[in-house]
Amino acid sequence: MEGGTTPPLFPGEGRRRSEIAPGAVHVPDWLSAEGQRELVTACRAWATGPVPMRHTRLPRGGVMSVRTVCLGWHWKPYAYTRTADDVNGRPVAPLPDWLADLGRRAVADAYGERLPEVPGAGAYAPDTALVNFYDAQARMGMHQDREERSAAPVVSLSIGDTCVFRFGNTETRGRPYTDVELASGDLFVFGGPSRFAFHGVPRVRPGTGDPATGLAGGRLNLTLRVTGLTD
Ligand SMILES: O=C(O)CCC(=O)C(=O)O
Repeated sequence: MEGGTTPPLFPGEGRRRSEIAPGAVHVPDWLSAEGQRELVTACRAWATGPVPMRHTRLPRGGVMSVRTVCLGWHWKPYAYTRTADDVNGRPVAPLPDWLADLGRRAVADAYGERLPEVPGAGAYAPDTALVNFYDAQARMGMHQDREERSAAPVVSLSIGDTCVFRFGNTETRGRPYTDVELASGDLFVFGGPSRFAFHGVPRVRPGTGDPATGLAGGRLNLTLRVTGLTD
């Protein structure tokens, strides 16, 4: 078997809050059903513009299978800018205060009493979000989120189809890593010693999402980050 997960013996087992690595916390079912629906509605609007959701082009000519739209700052490999120069040159939509507040609550819930010990967690103020959409074939290779000039945690919210989220180490793309099933409504926060760990999405499990979220298929993921950049 790949990675470090053990299949649950009984349904529901394994869907408990867990610390996958120091500072990397998985909180299943963190978003309410209504919260998921609201995020799906918001993502639909962001996907249309001012910068449309697109497959990101990589410097060597490859194209990512995931589709992405950014808020606050535009990410393209491997930098943040205020305008989407690789798409239509327009400024990206702002990151709304309510989404930054959601990120702050997420970090507080993930770390609880340990919040003051985690760099950048105490007054968490994300200034960018990447909204990723995965169809059944989409994947994301192992990578680090390291264009930020801040060690503040990354907040990841998942809606729709379950995926396998691979969470590794800070040294290499390979083992050791742990495979975690991220289902609709799940929160994953990585900060502290895990902030610059390699991670990726080797597969999505089509048909596992609930259409009541407003997503007929596929998986939405939002990652909130602190860029540490100023204009
Ligand atoms: O979709 C996910 O869960 C991970 C997304 C991610 O790693 C990224 O946007 O950098």
